Order: sequence, then C-alpha cells, then structure tokens
Amino acid sequence: MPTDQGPISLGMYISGAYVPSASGRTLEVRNPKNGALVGTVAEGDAADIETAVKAAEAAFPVWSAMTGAERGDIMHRAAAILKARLPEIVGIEVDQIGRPLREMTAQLSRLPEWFSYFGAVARTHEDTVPPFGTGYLNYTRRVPLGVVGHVTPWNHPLLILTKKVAPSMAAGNTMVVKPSELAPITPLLLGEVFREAGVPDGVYNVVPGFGGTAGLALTSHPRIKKIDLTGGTETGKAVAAIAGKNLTKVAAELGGKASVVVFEDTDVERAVSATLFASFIAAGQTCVQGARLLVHRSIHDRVVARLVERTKNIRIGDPKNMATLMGPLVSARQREITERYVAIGLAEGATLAVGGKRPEGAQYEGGFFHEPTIFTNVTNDMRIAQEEIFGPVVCVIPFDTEEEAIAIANGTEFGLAMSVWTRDITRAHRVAHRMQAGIVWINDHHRIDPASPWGGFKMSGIGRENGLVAFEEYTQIQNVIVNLSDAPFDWYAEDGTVKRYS
Ligand code: TXE
Repeated sequence: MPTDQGPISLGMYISGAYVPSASGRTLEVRNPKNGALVGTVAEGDAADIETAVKAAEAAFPVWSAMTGAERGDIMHRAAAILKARLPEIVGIEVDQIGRPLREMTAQLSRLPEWFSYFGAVARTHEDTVPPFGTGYLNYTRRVPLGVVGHVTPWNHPLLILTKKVAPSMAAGNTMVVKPSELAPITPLLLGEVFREAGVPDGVYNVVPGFGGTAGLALTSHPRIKKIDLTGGTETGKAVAAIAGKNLTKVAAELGGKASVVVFEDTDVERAVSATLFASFIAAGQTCVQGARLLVHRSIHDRVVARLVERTKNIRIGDPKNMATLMGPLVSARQREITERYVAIGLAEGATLAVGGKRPEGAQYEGGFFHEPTIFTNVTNDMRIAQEEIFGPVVCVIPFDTEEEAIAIANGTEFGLAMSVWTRDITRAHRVAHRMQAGIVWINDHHRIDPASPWGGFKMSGIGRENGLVAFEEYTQIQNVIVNLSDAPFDWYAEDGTVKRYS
C-alpha cells in the first residue's frame, strides 16, 4: 500500500492481526520532506505491551519446539516474500524518514540476506561435546531465551529491526517489537511477510508507541528475557539499568563518532569519495557516520579543497526522486540539534568550510533540510569533534604521524566503527589492531554483512548483532552430563571407603 495511494492506517500487530490499542489512541507518521501524513498507527502503552507479551508467550512452545531446519525453511520463505514486497516497502520507508530512494533501494535490497543467513544458521547449528572424563557423555544444548524485546530507532527502521529479528527468530525465540515512534509502519508490515511465510501467529508482535510509555513497559517487563536496543547512548544506559533489575539480558547498539583515517599514500580523489560516502549517507544520521576525517597534513589542503567542491554538488531534494543524494533530516528536533552544533563549532573557533545552513528555495520549505557541512581547523577537544551530532556534519582534523592519528581516533568516549585508508598493508593492519572500535574497515566504510559481527566498544554499546555470535546471544546454554555407567554409587554407604572424589 504505497503512500502515493493515500495515508496508511494500521493497528498494532499482535498474534498475526492488526488490532487497536487498549486506549484507542493513535499516532501520526509524517513525511519529513513536507509534513504530509504518511499514515496513522495504533499507539500502544503498558497494557498493550502486556497483551503482546502474552501473545508471544503463547507462541513460544510451538516455535521453540520446531527443529532448526523447520524454522530455517520458514525464514527462507520469508526472505523470498520480503524480496517480492520490497518496492512497496522501500517507498514507505522513504516517506517515513526522508532518506533518498536510491539509498533505501540499495539498503533494503540486502535485507532478505539476513533471513537466508540466519535460516541457514538455524538449520546447520551444531552443539558441542566438551571433554568431561571417562565414563561420561557431556554435551551442550543452545536453547532459546523465551520472549525477547526489540527496541528500534528511525534511522534504518527495517535494517536495524531485521538485524535483531532474524537471529532471535532463528534461535527459537518469540518477540515483541517497539519500533521508533517516527517510523513504525514498515516494522508492522514485516508481520504480514512472516504470516505469509508460515511463521506462527504470536511469534512476531509489534506495539508502536513512545519510549517513555511502550518502550519503558517493554524494557522493564519482568518476563522479557532479553532487550535488544538500538538508540542513543543515554537511552541505552537508562534501559540497561531498568532491565538489570529483572536480570534481563541487554544488547545495545548506541552512539558513535567514527573517524575516517586517511594516510598520505591515499589518492586524493579516493579519500574524498570515501569521506562523502562515510559522512553523508543518511544525511549523517547513522551510528557509524564518518563524523571525523583525520587526514595526513601533507594531503590535507588538497583533500579539503576537493571535498568542499564535491560537497557543494550533492543534490539535496525530494527523496522520492532517484537523482536525489540527500533528503531532509528525520525531524525538526534532529535539524535543531544539527543547527545547534553548527553554532557550537563556530563558537569553538572551527572554520565552516561549506554548508552550515538550511538550503534555500521553495522546494525546501516545509521540510527538515540541512546542507552537508564541513568544519576545518577542528581540534579533538572541541565538542563538535567529541559529541554525536547525528546530522550531515564532518570535522576535519589533520595529523602528522601514525601514532597521533591513532590517539585522535581513539580519543572519544565512543568505539563503534572506524575506517583506515592506506595502501600500506602492514600499516593498515597495525593501525586497525590499535583502534578501540568494534568495527574497522580498511579502505572501505559502511559495509555490513549478516555473517559479520556488528557492535561497539566503550560507550557505543554491548553485545553484537550479526554473525554466529548474534545467534548464540539469543540462546542460553544447557549442559547435559550423562553418566554412562550402571555401576552402583552410594556416597553415604557406611562401609568406610572413599567414594568418587578424594
Ligand atoms: O533516539 P532514542 P532518538 C542517537 C542520535 C540521536 C539521539 C536521539 O544521537 O540524535 O540518539 O535520537 C526508544 N525506554 N541515536 O531520540 O530516544 C525510542 O522510542 C525504552 C543513535 O530518536 O534513543 C526508540 O524506539 N525505550 C542511534 C528507541 O528507543 C526508549 C539511532 C531509540 O530512541 C526509551 C537513533 C526508554 N526510556 C538515535 N527512550 C544509532 N545507534 O544508530 C527511548 N526509547
């Protein structure tokens, strides 16, 4: 149901059906390019979270009892159905969050891979037989956790959700999703994909709502076994503290301030296109945004000159136009944050090399547009170099030595991702190994794969998405210790002999 055909209206998705919230309240999703109504969805709160948790509990015995192969087959079907529905879903994603069609087409086309990969993991997962001692068979079983909760943001609504749903589903868990209040429509539609694929009703439930109500109810729910959240670092800390009271496991993918580290042997054009890609995708609203360009002083001026020239040519406009390279920011609030940091950067004495304001023209009125922005003469102690802006702002910091580059790159509280640009193979690995970051790209940025662990060091989070580790983190280990002997054993026999252990 593309929004070209009018606004969408959806309930919460519980037990395989759209239902109104207990309060009857709804929330509106508005297009950040012009404020138009994209859709209206049910707004859930604590009562609805309880209903959804009960639905997920009811589905758990069936889903968890299936073999990995059975779950894998269903997830493969989900991958194919999702692929077929992508053109419609991509359009809605663009309308919800304002990211360009060309970005969302590329991003969402990859999502079926997550269901294929984790379906294959479910099918092929092997448990272990750890050494134990003569006369014993000792084995482990990975069993699902139970009902898990996913709290997701607006910047990559369906990608981030998929990174959480695919491993948790593969491992046999059932789930309640609290999507971002700004982008709940595509998470709801994913339920239809699962239903058609044969996922039993109640395995996947979605309660749209706000963080302080539905989000809080989910993360503080005593019967939720794991919360997997992507959001701001402050949200992650608050959620982990609340979940900790129930000993609920927490995975959290939080803020970042990634550096793009460019050594002097990098071709200038390559460094420039790397920075544009790292920094301005999603208008900078991504946790691995290359928010800091650390460039060797010997090529700094040439890189900056070319970067400024290329940045001026980034086409800002209607995200539905395939030629558009940057859409609006997601909300008035996100643009205000960006503008506030531009002012802070100027006050701190950085040089505004390009951008720093709203684009001018009638087509931008009514939308949350902001020009791609580059600050030079930045030092690492400035707030613009340290704090997550989550907008199209890049700070350029020169360095002279490898040691200095590493110190600046590591000199933030965050540790999600970094990229290292050099043709020197030994330096590339040497520097990568010293980066305090969960993800290090060498001569690349933003690349992701369902098989490749994703998550942060330091204040960027705990736990990992993607890969076998994500599947395992959605299970708990049961150890089964089998005594193969039928010989009698009686510790308390009164014959005076020492029994099994000395
Ligand atoms: O995220 P929030 P917001 C960063 C980015 C951005 C800032 C704020 O810097 O400017 O966070 O963005 C739910 N209990 N990132 O306000 O609030 C909320 O409803 C339970 C980085 O959009 O962290 C939403 O579903 N849930 C980031 C989700 O948490 C709560 C992605 C994220 O919202 C809650 C997004 C609570 N107390 C923002 N409070 C990334 N890592 O990519 C909020 N939520």
